[in-house]
Amino acid sequence: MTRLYQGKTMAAGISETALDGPFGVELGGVDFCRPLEDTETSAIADAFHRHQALLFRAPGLGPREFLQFVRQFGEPDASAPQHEPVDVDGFTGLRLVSNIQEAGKPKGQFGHDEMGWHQDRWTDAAPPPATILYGVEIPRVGGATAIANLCDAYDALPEALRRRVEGRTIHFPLMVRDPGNTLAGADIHDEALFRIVPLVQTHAVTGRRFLFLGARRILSYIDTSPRVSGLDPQAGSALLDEIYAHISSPAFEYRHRWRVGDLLLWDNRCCAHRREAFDNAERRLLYAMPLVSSEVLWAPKGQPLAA
Ligand SMILES: O=C(O)CCC(=O)C(=O)O
Ligand SMILES: [Fe+2]
Repeated sequence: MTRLYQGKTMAAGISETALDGPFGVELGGVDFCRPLEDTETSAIADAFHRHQALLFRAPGLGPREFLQFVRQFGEPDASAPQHEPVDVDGFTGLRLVSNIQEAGKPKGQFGHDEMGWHQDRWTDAAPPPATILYGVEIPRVGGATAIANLCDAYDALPEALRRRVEGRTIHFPLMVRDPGNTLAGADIHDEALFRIVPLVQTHAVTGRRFLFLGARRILSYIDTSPRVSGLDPQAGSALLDEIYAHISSPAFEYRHRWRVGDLLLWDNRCCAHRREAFDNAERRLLYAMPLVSSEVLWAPKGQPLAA
C-alpha cells in the first residue's frame, strides 16, 4: 500500500513515519522533558484521528513522567487497579501490565498468556477514547500487542456480511463470569444484565463507521459471550465468528513488537487489541493508562457513542 505521509513533517516540527503495517504512524520530534505546546497537542490529536494508532520513542519515562504526558490528552482512569497500587503524587490509577511476581504477589495484571481481541472497558457507557501503553521491561521473544483497525475492517466488509450486521445491536453481559449459567435464559434487552450498543457505530470526530466488538471470551479473564439482537445464541455466535474471521487479517492489523521506551497510543473506540503469549520465565512490564475522557482526542467530553 502506498502511504503518502511517510516521513512527512507536520505542524509543530513533529514528523510522521508509517508503522510496519497497514495503519498507524510513529511520531518523532516530541520532547518528553517539557509540557507540550498547544500546537503540538493538536498536531498529535490530528495524527491520532488520521491514523488511529501512534507510536513514540520515549526511553526513560518513569510513572510520573508517563502520567504527566498522558494528562495532556485527558483524564486517566483513576479506579483501583487489580494489583498493589502505585502512588504517583497521590494518583493511584496507574495500571501495571506484568507477569512479574514480587514477594509472592503479582506486581501487575494479565500474566503471560495470550489475550484475545478486545476493546478496553467495553461495557462502560463511554468506553475510553484511548488506551496508552508504555514498555518498561520487554521479553526477548513474544508478547507483541496487535491492534486491529475496525474502521478499515468495516469499510472492507463483504456486502453480504455488511447487510447482516447493519442495524443490529450487540449485548455485552455486565458480568464477566457466569458459573451458574444464569444468562442462558435471560432477556437480552435487560439493561441490568447487558450493556447494549449498536454493532456498527459512527466515530464522533472522524465520522467513519466502525464495528464495535467489545470482547468475547478471553481465556481466564472472561467466560461470557455477547449476544446479537434478532439472533439466537448460536446464530449470534456464528455471526460474530464471521466478523472475527474478517477482522483477523493482516490487512487491518498493526502488530507491535515492543522495545523498552515505546509509548503506544491508539483509539480504543474504533480499534480492538490482542496480546500474544510469552515465556513466563521472562519479565514483561508495561505501564497502562486508559483515558476515561479526553477533550483533546474525543469531543464532546464523555458523550456516549453515537449510533
Ligand atoms: O499486555 C498487553 O500487551 C496488552 C494488555 C491489555 O490488553 C491492556 O492493558 O489493556
Ligand atoms: Fe486491553
